[in-house]
Amino acid sequence: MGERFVTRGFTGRRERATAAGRDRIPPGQHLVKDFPVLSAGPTPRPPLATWTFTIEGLVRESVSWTWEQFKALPAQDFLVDISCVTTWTKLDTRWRGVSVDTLLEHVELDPSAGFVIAQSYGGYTTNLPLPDVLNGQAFVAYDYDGQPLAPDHGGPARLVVPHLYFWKSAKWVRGLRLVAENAPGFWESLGYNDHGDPWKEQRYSGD
Ligand SMILES: Nc1nc2c(c(=O)[nH]1)N[C@H]1C(S)=C(S)[C@@H](COP(=O)(O)O)O[C@H]1N2
Ligand SMILES: [Mo]
Repeated sequence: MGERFVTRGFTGRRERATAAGRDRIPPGQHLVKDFPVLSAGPTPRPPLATWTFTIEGLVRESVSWTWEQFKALPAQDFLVDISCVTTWTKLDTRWRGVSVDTLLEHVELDPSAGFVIAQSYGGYTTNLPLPDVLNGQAFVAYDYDGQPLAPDHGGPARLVVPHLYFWKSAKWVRGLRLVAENAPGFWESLGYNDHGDPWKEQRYSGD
């Protein structure tokens, strides 16, 4: 995998995309320049001294990193477009963090692992098919636009899965649990779509 993950519609179509960005906006979405904050509850503030990130569940041995250890993992820059189900899309968001591929190199997956549950400080969860977080498609970010990720946007660290609606990008993430059976997370159990592909407008259950 290259040093830089380039989002869909970026490569080779820079000029047209910059002119309007239209071919990069999923159906039913509109562009925003600001960065809205959407949180289902209060902002958790886990102290870095006790922060951990854990991969557990259907792995031979679970693995857990402290903040210092996590920051020492190989990091990458990511330039991606993000789309929230409430219809805003933001282009060219710039993040730094660790790809889920890199994280999963530290565990031996059980062959029955088919889904991941992202688990957050504060209790938020979201479910993803394992293939949706592989091959550079998902990362755990701790910097946004060259600065440490702000608490309201999920700092110290959040999951980012740019090819799915932004509720799949768990803020204040504290780990991934590998499971065999799919099970809805927080918003999925409240009527949001199980998968959440913005290009297919998978907004609500039944879409
Ligand atoms: N832990 C947690 N993660 C979360 C949420 C949340 O309420 N709690 N909201 C989700 C939703 S619905 C969206 S649109 C994005 C919003 O991220 P932002 O506030 O950085 O824009 O975070 C997602 N991740
Ligand atoms: Mo959202």
